[in-house]
Amino acid sequence: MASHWEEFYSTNPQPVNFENNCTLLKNFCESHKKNNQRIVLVTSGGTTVPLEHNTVRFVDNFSGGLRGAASAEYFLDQGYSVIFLHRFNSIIPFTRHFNHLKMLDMLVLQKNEKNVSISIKPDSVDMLAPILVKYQRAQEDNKMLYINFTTLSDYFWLLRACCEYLKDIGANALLYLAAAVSDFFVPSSQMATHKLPSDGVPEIHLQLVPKLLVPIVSLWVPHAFVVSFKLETDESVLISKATGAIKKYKHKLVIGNMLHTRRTRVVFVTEGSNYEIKLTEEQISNGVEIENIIVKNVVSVHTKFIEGTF
Ligand code: 9Z3
Repeated sequence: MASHWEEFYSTNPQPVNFENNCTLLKNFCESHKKNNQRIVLVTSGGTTVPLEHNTVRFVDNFSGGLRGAASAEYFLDQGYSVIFLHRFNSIIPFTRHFNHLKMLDMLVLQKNEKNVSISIKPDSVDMLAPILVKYQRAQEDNKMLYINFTTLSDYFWLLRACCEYLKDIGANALLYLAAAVSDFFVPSSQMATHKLPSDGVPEIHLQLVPKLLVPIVSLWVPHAFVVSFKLETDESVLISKATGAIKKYKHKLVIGNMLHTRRTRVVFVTEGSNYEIKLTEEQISNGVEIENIIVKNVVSVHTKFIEGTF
Protein backbone atom coordinates (compact mmCIF):
# COMPACT_ATOMS: atom_id res chain seq x y z
CA MET A 1 0.00 0.00 0.00
CA ALA A 2 1.32 3.47 -0.89
CA SER A 3 2.21 5.61 2.11
CA HIS A 4 0.37 8.82 2.82
CA TRP A 5 3.13 10.97 1.30
CA GLU A 6 3.55 8.73 -1.78
CA GLU A 7 -0.15 9.07 -2.43
CA PHE A 8 0.18 12.87 -2.18
CA TYR A 9 2.76 12.89 -4.99
CA SER A 10 0.76 10.53 -7.17
CA THR A 11 -2.35 12.70 -6.92
CA ASN A 12 -0.81 16.18 -7.14
CA PRO A 13 0.99 17.12 -10.38
CA GLN A 14 4.46 18.67 -10.60
CA PRO A 15 4.58 22.47 -10.53
CA VAL A 16 5.28 24.36 -13.76
CA ASN A 17 8.99 24.89 -14.33
CA PHE A 18 9.79 21.85 -12.20
CA GLU A 19 12.34 20.32 -14.62
CA ASN A 20 14.12 23.63 -14.92
CA ASN A 21 14.36 23.96 -11.13
CA CYS A 22 15.72 20.40 -10.91
CA THR A 23 18.49 21.30 -13.37
CA LEU A 24 19.39 24.38 -11.31
CA LEU A 25 19.46 22.29 -8.12
CA LYS A 26 21.55 19.56 -9.72
CA ASN A 27 24.14 22.02 -11.05
CA PHE A 28 24.29 23.94 -7.79
CA CYS A 29 24.79 20.85 -5.63
CA GLU A 30 27.31 19.28 -7.99
CA SER A 31 29.45 22.41 -8.20
CA HIS A 32 29.60 22.77 -4.40
CA LYS A 33 30.13 19.08 -3.78
CA LYS A 34 33.45 19.28 -5.64
CA ASN A 35 34.77 21.73 -3.04
CA ASN A 36 33.51 19.71 -0.08
CA GLN A 37 31.38 22.75 0.68
CA ARG A 38 28.62 22.78 3.29
CA ILE A 39 25.19 23.48 1.80
CA VAL A 40 22.15 24.61 3.74
CA LEU A 41 18.61 24.32 2.43
CA VAL A 42 16.61 27.15 4.01
CA THR A 43 12.84 26.87 3.54
CA SER A 44 10.94 30.08 4.10
CA GLY A 45 7.46 31.60 3.99
CA GLY A 46 4.04 29.97 4.11
CA THR A 47 2.37 27.53 1.75
CA THR A 48 -1.07 28.05 0.24
CA VAL A 49 -3.78 25.42 -0.04
CA PRO A 50 -6.10 26.10 -3.00
CA LEU A 51 -9.83 25.58 -2.53
CA GLU A 52 -10.56 25.45 -6.27
CA HIS A 53 -8.61 24.09 -9.27
CA ASN A 54 -9.12 27.43 -11.01
CA THR A 55 -7.95 29.10 -7.85
CA VAL A 56 -9.63 32.25 -6.65
CA ARG A 57 -9.64 31.31 -2.95
CA PHE A 58 -7.02 29.55 -0.90
CA VAL A 59 -6.03 28.97 2.73
CA ASP A 60 -2.71 30.59 3.56
CA ASN A 61 -0.22 29.79 6.28
CA PHE A 62 1.16 32.48 8.50
CA SER A 63 4.74 33.58 7.69
CA GLY A 64 6.20 36.64 6.02
CA GLY A 65 9.54 34.89 5.52
CA LEU A 66 11.74 37.14 7.64
CA ARG A 67 13.18 34.25 9.67
CA GLY A 68 14.23 32.39 6.53
CA ALA A 69 15.57 35.41 4.64
CA ALA A 70 17.63 36.73 7.56
CA SER A 71 18.94 33.23 8.33
CA ALA A 72 20.01 32.70 4.70
CA GLU A 73 22.20 35.83 4.92
CA TYR A 74 23.77 34.67 8.19
CA PHE A 75 24.48 31.21 6.74
CA LEU A 76 26.35 32.90 3.88
CA ASP A 77 28.39 34.80 6.49
CA GLN A 78 29.27 31.43 8.01
CA GLY A 79 30.63 30.19 4.68
CA TYR A 80 27.67 28.02 3.66
CA SER A 81 26.22 27.79 0.18
CA VAL A 82 22.48 28.35 0.39
CA ILE A 83 19.45 26.95 -1.40
CA PHE A 84 16.71 29.41 -0.55
CA LEU A 85 13.38 27.63 -1.12
CA HIS A 86 10.85 30.35 -0.48
CA ARG A 87 7.28 31.40 -1.00
CA PHE A 88 6.93 33.53 -4.13
CA ASN A 89 6.73 37.21 -3.17
CA SER A 90 7.77 36.62 0.43
CA ILE A 91 10.70 38.39 2.11
CA ILE A 92 14.00 37.52 0.46
CA PRO A 93 17.63 38.02 1.50
CA PHE A 94 19.32 41.37 0.82
CA THR A 95 16.28 43.18 -0.60
CA ARG A 96 14.56 42.67 2.75
CA HIS A 97 16.58 45.66 4.01
CA PHE A 98 14.89 47.95 1.48
CA ASN A 99 11.36 46.67 1.46
CA HIS A 100 8.49 48.68 0.06
CA LEU A 101 9.17 52.39 -0.43
CA LYS A 102 12.52 52.37 1.39
CA MET A 103 14.46 51.72 -1.82
CA LEU A 104 12.79 54.59 -3.65
CA ASP A 105 13.35 56.89 -0.67
CA MET A 106 17.10 56.26 -1.05
CA LEU A 107 17.24 57.58 -4.60
CA VAL A 108 17.72 61.07 -6.02
CA LEU A 109 16.48 61.96 -9.45
CA GLN A 110 18.39 64.59 -11.43
CA LYS A 111 16.85 65.95 -14.55
CA ASN A 112 17.74 68.56 -17.11
CA GLU A 113 16.59 69.09 -20.71
CA LYS A 114 18.99 66.46 -22.05
CA ASN A 115 19.51 63.85 -19.37
CA VAL A 116 17.86 61.98 -16.55
CA SER A 117 20.11 60.34 -13.98
CA ILE A 118 19.52 58.56 -10.70
CA SER A 119 21.92 58.36 -7.78
CA ILE A 120 21.89 57.18 -4.18
CA LYS A 121 21.49 59.77 -1.43
CA PRO A 122 24.86 60.16 0.30
CA ASP A 123 23.39 59.25 3.71
CA SER A 124 22.03 55.96 2.30
CA VAL A 125 25.37 54.77 0.91
CA ASP A 126 26.65 53.57 4.30
CA MET A 127 23.60 51.36 4.68
CA LEU A 128 23.47 50.07 1.12
CA ALA A 129 27.17 49.43 0.47
CA PRO A 130 27.82 46.51 2.89
CA ILE A 131 24.63 44.73 1.75
CA LEU A 132 25.48 45.24 -1.90
CA VAL A 133 28.99 43.86 -1.31
CA LYS A 134 27.57 40.69 0.27
CA TYR A 135 24.91 40.29 -2.42
CA GLN A 136 27.37 40.71 -5.27
CA ARG A 137 29.89 38.35 -3.69
CA ALA A 138 27.18 35.69 -3.30
CA GLN A 139 26.18 36.15 -6.95
CA GLU A 140 29.76 36.03 -8.28
CA ASP A 141 30.63 32.95 -6.22
CA ASN A 142 27.32 31.25 -7.05
CA LYS A 143 26.63 30.81 -3.33
CA MET A 144 22.87 31.31 -3.30
CA LEU A 145 20.21 29.56 -5.35
CA TYR A 146 16.69 31.01 -5.23
CA ILE A 147 13.78 28.63 -5.85
CA ASN A 148 10.18 29.62 -5.19
CA PHE A 149 6.87 27.92 -4.43
CA THR A 150 3.33 29.06 -3.84
CA THR A 151 1.12 26.08 -3.07
CA LEU A 152 1.62 23.22 -0.66
CA SER A 153 1.94 20.91 -3.63
CA ASP A 154 4.71 23.04 -5.25
CA TYR A 155 6.52 22.99 -1.90
CA PHE A 156 6.25 19.19 -1.63
CA TRP A 157 7.65 18.61 -5.12
CA LEU A 158 10.48 21.12 -4.77
CA LEU A 159 11.47 19.99 -1.28
CA ARG A 160 11.76 16.40 -2.47
CA ALA A 161 13.85 17.54 -5.45
CA CYS A 162 16.16 19.51 -3.12
CA CYS A 163 16.64 16.37 -1.03
CA GLU A 164 17.37 14.26 -4.09
CA TYR A 165 20.36 16.44 -4.98
CA LEU A 166 21.46 17.07 -1.39
CA LYS A 167 21.68 13.35 -0.70
CA ASP A 168 25.17 13.22 -2.23
CA ILE A 169 26.36 16.03 0.04
CA GLY A 170 26.07 13.69 3.06
CA ALA A 171 26.70 15.21 6.48
CA ASN A 172 27.76 18.52 4.91
CA ALA A 173 24.11 19.10 4.05
CA LEU A 174 21.96 21.01 6.53
CA LEU A 175 18.18 21.30 6.24
CA TYR A 176 16.78 24.33 8.03
CA LEU A 177 13.03 23.98 7.67
CA ALA A 178 11.64 27.38 8.66
CA ALA A 179 8.75 27.48 6.16
CA ALA A 180 5.28 27.44 7.65
CA VAL A 181 3.72 24.42 6.03
CA SER A 182 0.00 23.84 6.09
CA ASP A 183 -1.21 20.93 8.20
CA PHE A 184 -4.45 20.66 6.23
CA PHE A 185 -5.35 20.54 2.55
CA VAL A 186 -8.13 19.75 0.10
CA PRO A 187 -7.20 16.67 -1.97
CA SER A 188 -7.12 17.32 -5.69
CA SER A 189 -9.90 14.79 -6.35
CA GLN A 190 -12.24 16.58 -3.92
CA MET A 191 -11.50 20.10 -5.04
CA ALA A 192 -14.08 22.11 -6.95
CA THR A 193 -13.07 22.91 -10.53
CA HIS A 194 -14.50 26.40 -10.57
CA LYS A 195 -14.82 29.24 -8.12
CA LEU A 196 -16.98 28.11 -5.19
CA PRO A 197 -20.46 29.61 -5.50
CA SER A 198 -21.33 32.16 -2.84
CA ASP A 199 -25.09 31.52 -2.82
CA GLY A 200 -24.79 29.16 0.17
CA VAL A 201 -22.39 28.15 2.92
CA PRO A 202 -19.57 26.14 1.29
CA GLU A 203 -18.71 22.69 2.60
CA ILE A 204 -14.95 22.38 2.69
CA HIS A 205 -13.42 19.16 3.99
CA LEU A 206 -9.79 19.53 4.87
CA GLN A 207 -7.57 16.47 5.26
CA LEU A 208 -4.31 16.03 7.14
CA VAL A 209 -1.14 16.77 5.20
CA PRO A 210 1.42 13.94 5.26
CA LYS A 211 4.48 14.75 7.39
CA LEU A 212 7.46 14.96 5.05
CA LEU A 213 9.93 14.74 7.93
CA VAL A 214 9.28 10.98 7.86
CA PRO A 215 10.78 10.31 4.39
CA ILE A 216 13.27 13.21 4.67
CA VAL A 217 14.99 11.74 7.71
CA SER A 218 14.63 8.04 6.96
CA LEU A 219 14.93 7.92 3.16
CA TRP A 220 15.79 11.06 1.24
CA VAL A 221 18.75 12.58 3.13
CA PRO A 222 19.53 10.09 5.91
CA HIS A 223 23.05 11.52 6.47
CA ALA A 224 22.11 15.22 6.52
CA PHE A 225 21.66 17.36 9.62
CA VAL A 226 17.96 18.18 9.82
CA VAL A 227 16.55 21.11 11.81
CA SER A 228 12.82 21.80 11.90
CA PHE A 229 10.91 24.68 13.44
CA LYS A 230 7.87 24.37 15.64
CA LEU A 231 5.44 27.25 15.90
CA GLU A 232 2.97 27.39 18.77
CA THR A 233 0.61 29.91 20.33
CA ASP A 234 0.19 28.08 23.65
CA GLU A 235 3.43 28.21 25.66
CA SER A 236 2.45 25.21 27.76
CA VAL A 237 2.71 22.83 24.78
CA LEU A 238 5.82 24.25 23.06
CA ILE A 239 8.47 22.00 24.63
CA SER A 240 6.32 18.88 24.66
CA LYS A 241 5.40 19.29 20.98
CA ALA A 242 9.03 19.93 20.00
CA THR A 243 10.24 16.94 22.02
CA GLY A 244 7.45 14.85 20.52
CA ALA A 245 8.64 15.79 17.00
CA ILE A 246 12.25 14.72 17.81
CA LYS A 247 11.01 11.38 19.13
CA LYS A 248 8.65 10.80 16.23
CA TYR A 249 10.84 11.84 13.29
CA LYS A 250 14.24 11.08 14.86
CA HIS A 251 15.97 14.17 13.52
CA LYS A 252 18.50 16.15 15.52
CA LEU A 253 17.10 19.51 16.44
CA VAL A 254 13.77 21.32 16.72
CA ILE A 255 13.71 25.07 17.21
CA GLY A 256 10.54 26.04 19.04
CA ASN A 257 9.05 29.52 18.88
CA MET A 258 5.92 31.30 20.02
CA LEU A 259 3.98 33.39 17.52
CA HIS A 260 4.20 36.66 19.44
CA THR A 261 7.73 36.40 20.80
CA ARG A 262 9.44 34.75 17.81
CA ARG A 263 11.64 37.79 17.09
CA THR A 264 13.28 37.73 20.51
CA ARG A 265 13.10 34.17 21.88
CA VAL A 266 13.44 30.61 20.62
CA VAL A 267 14.07 27.26 22.32
CA PHE A 268 16.56 24.71 20.98
CA VAL A 269 15.23 21.23 21.66
CA THR A 270 17.38 18.14 21.15
CA GLU A 271 16.89 14.60 22.39
CA GLY A 272 17.09 14.86 26.15
CA SER A 273 17.88 18.56 26.52
CA ASN A 274 16.68 22.02 25.67
CA TYR A 275 17.95 25.58 26.04
CA GLU A 276 16.60 29.02 25.36
CA ILE A 277 18.02 31.81 23.21
CA LYS A 278 16.64 35.16 24.21
CA LEU A 279 17.73 38.61 23.06
CA THR A 280 18.61 41.03 25.84
CA GLU A 281 17.12 44.53 25.93
CA GLU A 282 20.55 45.84 24.91
CA GLN A 283 20.75 43.50 21.91
CA ILE A 284 17.26 44.51 20.83
CA SER A 285 18.08 48.23 21.02
CA ASN A 286 21.32 47.62 19.08
CA GLY A 287 19.34 45.98 16.28
CA VAL A 288 20.75 42.45 16.81
CA GLU A 289 18.64 39.92 14.92
CA ILE A 290 17.89 36.66 16.70
CA GLU A 291 18.58 34.77 13.45
CA ASN A 292 22.26 35.74 13.75
CA ILE A 293 22.47 33.90 17.08
CA ILE A 294 20.25 31.01 15.95
CA VAL A 295 22.46 30.42 12.90
CA LYS A 296 25.71 30.53 14.92
CA ASN A 297 24.28 27.93 17.30
CA VAL A 298 23.01 25.72 14.47
CA VAL A 299 26.38 25.90 12.69
CA SER A 300 28.12 24.89 15.90
CA VAL A 301 25.95 21.76 16.32
CA HIS A 302 26.24 20.97 12.61
CA THR A 303 30.04 21.02 13.01
CA LYS A 304 29.79 18.60 15.92
CA PHE A 305 27.48 16.42 13.83
CA ILE A 306 30.01 16.31 10.97
CA GLU A 307 32.78 15.44 13.43
CA GLY A 308 30.59 12.67 14.85
CA THR A 309 30.41 14.19 18.35
CA PHE A 310 26.77 15.27 18.34
C1 9Z3 B 1 8.50 28.75 12.12
O1 9Z3 B 1 8.17 28.43 13.22
C2 9Z3 B 1 9.14 30.10 11.82
O2 9Z3 B 1 10.01 30.45 12.83
C3 9Z3 B 1 8.09 31.23 11.61
C4 9Z3 B 1 8.86 32.49 11.21
C5 9Z3 B 1 7.11 30.84 10.50
C6 9Z3 B 1 7.33 31.50 12.89
P1 9Z3 B 1 8.35 34.77 10.01
O3 9Z3 B 1 8.24 34.16 8.64
O4 9Z3 B 1 8.02 33.60 11.06
O5 9Z3 B 1 9.75 35.27 10.29
O6 9Z3 B 1 7.33 35.82 10.27
N1 9Z3 B 1 8.34 27.90 11.08
C7 9Z3 B 1 7.77 26.58 11.16
C8 9Z3 B 1 6.30 26.62 11.15
C9 9Z3 B 1 5.67 25.26 10.93
O7 9Z3 B 1 4.80 25.17 10.10
N2 9Z3 B 1 6.10 24.23 11.63
C10 9Z3 B 1 5.42 22.95 11.65
C11 9Z3 B 1 4.70 22.84 12.98
O8 9Z3 B 1 4.84 23.73 13.83
C12 9Z3 B 1 6.40 21.82 11.57
S1 9Z3 B 1 7.39 21.83 10.16
O9 9Z3 B 1 3.98 21.85 13.16
